[in-house]
Amino acid sequence: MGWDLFCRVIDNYGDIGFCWRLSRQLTTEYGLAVRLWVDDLTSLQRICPSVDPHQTSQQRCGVQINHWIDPFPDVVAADVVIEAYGCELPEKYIQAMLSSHSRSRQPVWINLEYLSAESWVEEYHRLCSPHPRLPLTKYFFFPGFTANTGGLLREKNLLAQRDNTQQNGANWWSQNDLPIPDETETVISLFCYDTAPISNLLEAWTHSQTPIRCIIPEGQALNLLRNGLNRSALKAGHVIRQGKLTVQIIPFLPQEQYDQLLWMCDCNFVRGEDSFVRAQWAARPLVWQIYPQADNAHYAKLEAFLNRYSQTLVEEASHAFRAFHHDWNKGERLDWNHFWKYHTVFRQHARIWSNQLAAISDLTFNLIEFCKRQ
Ligand code: TRH
Repeated sequence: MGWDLFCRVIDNYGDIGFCWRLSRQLTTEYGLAVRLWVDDLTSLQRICPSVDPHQTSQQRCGVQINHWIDPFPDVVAADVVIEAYGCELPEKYIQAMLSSHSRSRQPVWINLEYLSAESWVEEYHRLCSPHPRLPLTKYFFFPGFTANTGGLLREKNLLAQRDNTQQNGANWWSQNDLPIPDETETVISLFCYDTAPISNLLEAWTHSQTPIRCIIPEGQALNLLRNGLNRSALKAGHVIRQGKLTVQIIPFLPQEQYDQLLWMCDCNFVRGEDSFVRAQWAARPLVWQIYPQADNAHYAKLEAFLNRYSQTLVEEASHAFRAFHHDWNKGERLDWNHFWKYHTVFRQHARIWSNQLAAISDLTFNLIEFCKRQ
């Protein structure tokens, strides 16, 4: 099967982050021919630095990356067409799908949706929607946390690589030019939007009883830090010490290296969709900042995840987990010490949760099977 994946970058890195992972898995694990059409190569370059944003067509990790520009070029439609997050295919490409159709080879057209833990996802997953005018059908494919959804992206060797890296921890830090944390230190990665209530978190960490090392890849969090730490300029390479807290700013990492950072930390603050999923595969305690939507539509999504995730947590830990998430997402005063009191429980739970998710087949496998059946 030949695959075309279409991705429009709305903002941030989640859309392309997801599409890039999926494309790579389709080529490297299944040997499929994949063209990734993306309208913003600069964002892709941030997570895959070998991408040249000035080259309209290039091959990386076996994926044919094409700059999605207007007017769209003349191409033959692929067997499977993925429209990520309802990004709307170019009219010319739809015509190309039609001409394949007239040669009795109707492409499988998938609208790949955003991840949600809400229960309605199971009902809508795999539903079809015939095109209002043309003899083409689009199918909705929903990622999710249960066997009745499309599942989550999980590469074949991901968990084995994670376990191996976690067992040889010290090596990873030195290979990545980062100081090896000592045993008393709590290592935290921080990736968030610039609306997060970071200042009282910094305060709690500064006055913590044990040392805290907070690792921050360059990005929106630095805007918050400038205020929180009263600094005018901050950039990768800077290390700030304040009481028990050490803040270490690092460059924005290539995607695979960022995944590894999550495996190595004691707690990961993540956001959006893709880093959020990766933090779950890291099997370490996590704090999620959900991508904000108009009319606060994201709160229902947050609640649905909190319900699923904390279902098997003991009551007090569940309460602390939920309260901390509400405060972090609503910009309210945080009680880090109360949250972190349960760190051992959270750590055990994170591994159980990751094992539970791994018992469900992964998104790429599910997607291929679904396409084969159409
Ligand atoms: O960047 P995000 O906020 O993306 C968001 C969400 O996906 C949201 O659902 C979507 O609607 C919105 O964009 C438009 O967060 P997310 O999803 O975690 O994506 C970040 C990507 O960046 C992810 O693939 C991990 C990657 N990354 C790196 O490669 N290196 C890094 O150093 C960091 C911090 C992240």
